[in-house]
Parts: sequence; structure tokens; C-alpha cells
Amino acid sequence: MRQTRAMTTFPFEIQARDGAARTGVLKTSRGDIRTPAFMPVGTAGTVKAMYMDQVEQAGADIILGNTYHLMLRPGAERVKRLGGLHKFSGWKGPMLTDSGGFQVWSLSQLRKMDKDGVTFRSHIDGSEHRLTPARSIEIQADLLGADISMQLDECTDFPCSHEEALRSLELSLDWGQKSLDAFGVRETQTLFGIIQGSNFEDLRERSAKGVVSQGFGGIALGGLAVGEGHEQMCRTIDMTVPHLPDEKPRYVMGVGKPIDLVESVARGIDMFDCVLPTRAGRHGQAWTWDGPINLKNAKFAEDLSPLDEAVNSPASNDYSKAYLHHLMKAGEYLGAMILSWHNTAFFQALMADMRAHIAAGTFEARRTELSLRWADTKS
Ligand code: PRF
Repeated sequence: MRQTRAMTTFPFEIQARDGAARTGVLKTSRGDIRTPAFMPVGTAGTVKAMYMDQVEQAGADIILGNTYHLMLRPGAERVKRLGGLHKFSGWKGPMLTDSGGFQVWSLSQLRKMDKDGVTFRSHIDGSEHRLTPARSIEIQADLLGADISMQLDECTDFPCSHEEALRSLELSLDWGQKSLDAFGVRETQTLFGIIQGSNFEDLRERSAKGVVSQGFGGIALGGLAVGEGHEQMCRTIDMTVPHLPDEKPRYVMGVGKPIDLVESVARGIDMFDCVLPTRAGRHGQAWTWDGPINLKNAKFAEDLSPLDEAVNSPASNDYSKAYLHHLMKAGEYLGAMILSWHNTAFFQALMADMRAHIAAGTFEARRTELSLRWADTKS
């Protein structure tokens, strides 16, 4: 291995376990992350339609930012000149940034991969840009100032052939090493590697063993929630986790619905991110302990009950469904704002609930209850 000194790994204290589930604290230089943790997505330096104060008060310890969006607008060098992403956005806690590979894959036009990186056209103005493992690290760690950076990886289409998944994961392993080399040793920042391999058991094992041996500060499972469905996602997590070290944080990228979070935590996953709470909120959907509801539905037109009394947030308690129905029907910004706030608070409440049940040794029963309650959201 080319690495000479181990990179900084944030102390990760696992405080309790229940089956494969674990709860603990990941200690970063910008504050503690209680795990299992859900990271609201702050794509363009904003958790859409929310104030940072609301995100914090909802219970989030860490948010996510995106290399892809910020390098295109306002530009990573500009963010650096303005003091870094924390100062620019006003988020004071830890921040994780995604490396850009996945967003290039899902958003950009005319992308061209080669062994050294990816050249693509911006979805905003068609301008040409390039990301390499080293440039992604420079943007994340040096310019944006992420506490946790992600290696540049390639996410395969779903479904894809064994041959294609193998080629792709080997490329991601090579980019992982190049990312580590570019990252070097830093005192207050760390870098996570990403496992790929589609849904092939031998490839997930191969990728996991490779990423683990490279010595990252944490390990992510990529290539999930790309259309394979809940059951297959669970199977892929099952085939990957046995190859991971117990002592490092495990992060499933881009997941998910509440049922996905519960079933992933049951399999030993510690971190998640997903646009669902805010994106669904902007479209009128509220996730509650009783499942999802759509506030645009006429049945809420005269419903004076709040979104969810059991979620401790003004957004969940202080506004009637009838009012939210009206706001959504009228296209008022406030509707999207309240629903994004509520959903973010609900997702944080779910994580806190799981942490408490793991600590109390009652997680398995809680999992069964929630799994039955939300069975019709598995898809
Ligand atoms: N790779 C990266 N970011 C991601 C993913 C991935 O595979 C996913 C897959 N669900 C979401 N975000 N770098």
C-alpha cells in the first residue's frame, strides 16, 4: 500500500448494541454526531426551504453538501474566498460532502468517463467541467472545508452486467487510492471510501475488502437505492456488512424512506442521507408515525388536526392539515417550508427513537412494529 501514515479517523464510540444494530457517537472537531444519524441534504449550501436554525433544532448533528452543485455555482474557489462552506452557509456543525461522481452520473449532460476522471457538461448552462479524484478532494477538503469528504467513485446503472459492475468497482477502487493520496494526512478532517459492485455478492465482497484495506476513516455503501427495491437493497447490505470492520462508521448513501432506515439500522448501518424529507415536503407529502400523507388530497381540506402530535416540532404541532392543504393548493412557499421542516423533524425523531431503543435493548421489537406499520411503503 502506498499510504505511509494512517489518516485521521474521528473517534467512534459504540455505546450500545442490539442484534447487529449499534448506537454511539462519532466525534468530529466540529461536534458530536449521534449515530445512527440521518444527514439532511444541503445540496447547494442550503437544506432547501429551511433555515439552518430549524435544521439544528430538528435534531440534525450533521448535514451534507454537494461538490457537483457547488463547483458549478457559485464555484468552489469562490466559496473558499468567502470563508468556506460553513461560514458561507451558516451551518456550524460537521458537514459531509459528496464527491460529485454520483451527481455527474444522475444530473449532468454528456458525461465522458476515462480512467483518470470524468468530463461533463453542467446541467445549468452546458459549460464543460472535469472531476478527477484529486480535484474532488481539493474541492471538498481544501475549498469547501468539509469535515468528512467522500472519495470520487462511479455508480453503475441499475440493472447492469457483472462485467460492467466489475469494471466499475475496479475503477472506483483505483480512484479511492488516488483520493487517499491526494487527501494525505489532515488533523481535523477525514475521508470515507465507497463500496460499489451493484447487487453481485462476489463483487460487493471484492469491493468491500478492497476499500477496507485502503484504510479510510469510514466506509460507505454506494450504488444502493438506484431502482433495485427495498428487499434487494437489504440483501445487498446483508452481503456487504460481514466484510466491514466493526469499529468504523458505515454510511449508506442516498437512503432513504423510513422503512429503509429502520431495516438498514437493523443491519448495522450508522449514517444516512437522503433528499426525501425536503423533496417530499416541497411536493406536499408529509411523513408521520402513521405513514406518509399528501396534503394536497381533498380529504384534508377541513381537517384541523396537526401533522403529527408525537413529533416535537412547531411544524408538526402548530399548523392544521387544512391550512397546509390550502397552502399547497395555492402554491404558497410557506407550505413547502412547513412540510420540509416537519419531515426533517420527523426523520430526526425516527433516528432518536431508534437510538433510544438500541440503548434500551428493545430495538428488535420496535423494528418489527415499524416494519409492519410501514409495510406498504416498501417498494
Ligand atoms: N456514490 C456517491 N454518492 C451517492 C451514491 C453513490 O453510489 C448514491 C447511491 N444511492 C447516492 N449518493 N458518491
